[in-house]
Amino acid sequence: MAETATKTDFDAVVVGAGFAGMYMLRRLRDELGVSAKVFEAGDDVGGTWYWNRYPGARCDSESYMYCFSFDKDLLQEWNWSGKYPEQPEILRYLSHVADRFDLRRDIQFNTRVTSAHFRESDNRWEIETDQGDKVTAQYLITGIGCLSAGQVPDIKGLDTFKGDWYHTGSWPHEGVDFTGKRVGVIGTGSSGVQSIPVIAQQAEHLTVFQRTPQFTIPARHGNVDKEFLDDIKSRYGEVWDKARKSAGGFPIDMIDRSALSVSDEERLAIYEAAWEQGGFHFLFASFSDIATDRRANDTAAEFIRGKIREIVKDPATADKLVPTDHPFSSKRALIDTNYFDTYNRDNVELVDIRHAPIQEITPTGIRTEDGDYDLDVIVFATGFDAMTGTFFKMDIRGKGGLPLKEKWAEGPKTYLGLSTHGFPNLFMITGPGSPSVLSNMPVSIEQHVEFISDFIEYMRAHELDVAEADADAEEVWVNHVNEIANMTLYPLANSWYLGANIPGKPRVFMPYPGGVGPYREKCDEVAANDYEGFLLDNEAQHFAKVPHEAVKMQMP
Ligand code: NA7
Repeated sequence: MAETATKTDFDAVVVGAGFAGMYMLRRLRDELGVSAKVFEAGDDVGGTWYWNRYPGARCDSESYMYCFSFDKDLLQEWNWSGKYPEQPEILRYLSHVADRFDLRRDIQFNTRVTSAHFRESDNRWEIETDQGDKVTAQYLITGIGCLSAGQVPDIKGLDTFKGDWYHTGSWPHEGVDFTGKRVGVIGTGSSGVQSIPVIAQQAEHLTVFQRTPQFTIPARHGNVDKEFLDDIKSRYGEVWDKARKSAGGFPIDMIDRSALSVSDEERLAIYEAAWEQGGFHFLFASFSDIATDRRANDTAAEFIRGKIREIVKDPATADKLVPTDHPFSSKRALIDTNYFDTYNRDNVELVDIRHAPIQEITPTGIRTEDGDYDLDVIVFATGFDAMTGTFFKMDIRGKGGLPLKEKWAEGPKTYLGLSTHGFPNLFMITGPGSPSVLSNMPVSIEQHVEFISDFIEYMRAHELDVAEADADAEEVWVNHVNEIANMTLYPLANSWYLGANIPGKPRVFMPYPGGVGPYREKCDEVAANDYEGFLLDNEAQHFAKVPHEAVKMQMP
């Protein structure tokens, strides 16, 4: 039996056993030598990749960069087969990592943390789970993912539907057989765009219910070329270094060239080449001002619109698929495999629910303002209550019993996306206000895990018990995040980055859009300046801890 199975007081409790929680455990337990316990809702490791098992699920980062870099041998020994890693392969990889570092013995599976309250009398977190665990920890560290609270929209009549329905973010482990079925997919974000072409191949008939047409770029998915991987492996150090200093956590050479600085012919040739190359290169390596200048963006948007019209044979369907209400990449940039082509299939129909909204779900299908669609299966590819939703599923309370939900009622407020004032010793891996979802996640996760473990090491070395974000530093950081977001085109779209997909959620831009390189520099600077912006033990807690008699004795 693992030592942590019966223990109830830990140095650190980590929530979640995806990329973040796994590496955090490795650092805490094996490098810092502190006692750590991980609680995980699933029955194995994997996080996002444990839950999102829908057909076609794969990562948009190329596989050689969608992994841990902290162990050189691990990097060399693992061989990816897909250019973009598919969900089963990522899960195999994470399982391998768990075996290799013997992580599972300190992870309690099938367990959700339900509450975490900060106990001011001795500066410890009291943590409870849905399995009846009651434990305490000095540090509470969340590795809960940014997209882990799935949202099934509140559509009248879902409970009357006689067929089966699924959300892409909690897909049955045994898979779903669509053979001979009339399937409806609601949603055309990443999950919809990935699953629609695969479901179309199996289902008898597929109806896609689209609220917002999307820009998407061909991924050019395929097998990993062995020579390519060997070359990368021979210079992995340099490749990771470049990714860590980049904007998005990829080792892509950024181009310093405006889309408006070249002739129409030259621009077209650059877009054509980028379209052929596929993936995020289209966004990062064509022109530097696509995400920030509306006129530059229009040139990319117009190019993609032209491609949609070229690919989709039926002009009426193409019209519905062409996005016009938001700039390219202001919603999460998508990459796809045969997405637009899928609408040329005889068994696929596109329904525009922006103009004829869904009225209700009936026992036999979906009713829109335009009529009834008979279905055997409904797939909700409707996304997540992003970045804050999973925090709010837990009853997290800081000093004075303040619920996190209350503190963040008008949007999340953090210092560096790592910490929030009033919640001492709570560290968030890729929390709101950090690059997180605007980056290649493993790069950002590793940086946060290393920052947090270095910080804990520093605290131990300096005999400090408590670290808490300073309220002023937090305000400056929140304003900085907003300022940068307002320099981009992101605020022009209704996206989950802004909480716009959840009715009633405050419209606040949540991730840090300044790039992983500059963000890392800022964090390094904070650490080098003795964790500037954090209140450390005696500043934050001194008077609470010093007995009244002692205070009296010091008075003149
Ligand atoms: P997304 O990107 O949030 O996409 C959800 C889709 O579902 C999107 O097309 C939404 O339309 C649509 N949606 C959401 N709610 C509704 C309702 N009530 N009615 C109709 N349509 C709706 O989630 P994904 O799972 O695809 O991707 C999440 C992230 O995972 C992705 O960005 C990657 O980072 C990985 P909308 O655009 O809001 O009009």
